[in-house]
Amino acid sequence: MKKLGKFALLSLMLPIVASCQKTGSETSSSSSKPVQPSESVPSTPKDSSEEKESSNTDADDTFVIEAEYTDLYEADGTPKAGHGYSGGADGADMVQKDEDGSAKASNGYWVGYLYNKGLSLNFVFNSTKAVTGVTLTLRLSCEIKDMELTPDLWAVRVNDSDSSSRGIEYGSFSLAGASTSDSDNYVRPFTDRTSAVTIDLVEGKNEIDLVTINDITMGGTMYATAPMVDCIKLSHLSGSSLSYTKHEENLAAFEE
Ligand SMILES: [Ca+2]
Repeated sequence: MKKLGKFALLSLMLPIVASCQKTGSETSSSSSKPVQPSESVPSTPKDSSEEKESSNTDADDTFVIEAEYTDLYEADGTPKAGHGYSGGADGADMVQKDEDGSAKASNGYWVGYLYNKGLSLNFVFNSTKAVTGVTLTLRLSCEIKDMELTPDLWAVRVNDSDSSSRGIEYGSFSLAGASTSDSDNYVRPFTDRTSAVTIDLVEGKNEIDLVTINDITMGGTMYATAPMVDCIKLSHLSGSSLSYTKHEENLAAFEE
């Protein structure tokens, strides 16, 4: 059983961590190819297999990759080492559930605990052809602290294996309204943030890495500033078909 009541627990341990201050507007960054803002929550049929290939795109030509279905283990097999306010959560334990739907998380789950420099989420997928001008939207939230993410703090790397890269120049993603330590299980609803620049995909395997590249502490053992990640959305696909392997075993701990 996953641990619940995280913020209730925090409220006992930590009377005041941070005040909730507005740091920016809720407006998404502009894009050269703007997409319609979407607050919809796509549903994904439950499947008994641990890994499932997904290649569906919706009527808007948008392909969604869920953070909770990415590989939460490093290349050498060790689980990604997530950090929370007090202690850590490794591998699949980094997945958090939208218990009552109020977080508006796509597929009902997201990945948190990204508060350590060098920690990354890796979205691996295939494209049936090379395509340019793809719109990239990230569905994000935050906790404890409001933030304005920039490529100096949090890198979005597209087919970029350079471990020192700041990734694409996505602009800034402003996330305000963070839950605090005494918010009692409140989760700031996830919102879409669209990159200011479009991206290009290659035929075959592609990888988009979201990487925490700062060490600006958010308090406690949150050793870096990072968002919580629900999913990424790729649109304006120019007829290419995308697919990815879902690591559904990540959700095993939530199943009765
Ligand atoms: Ca999700």
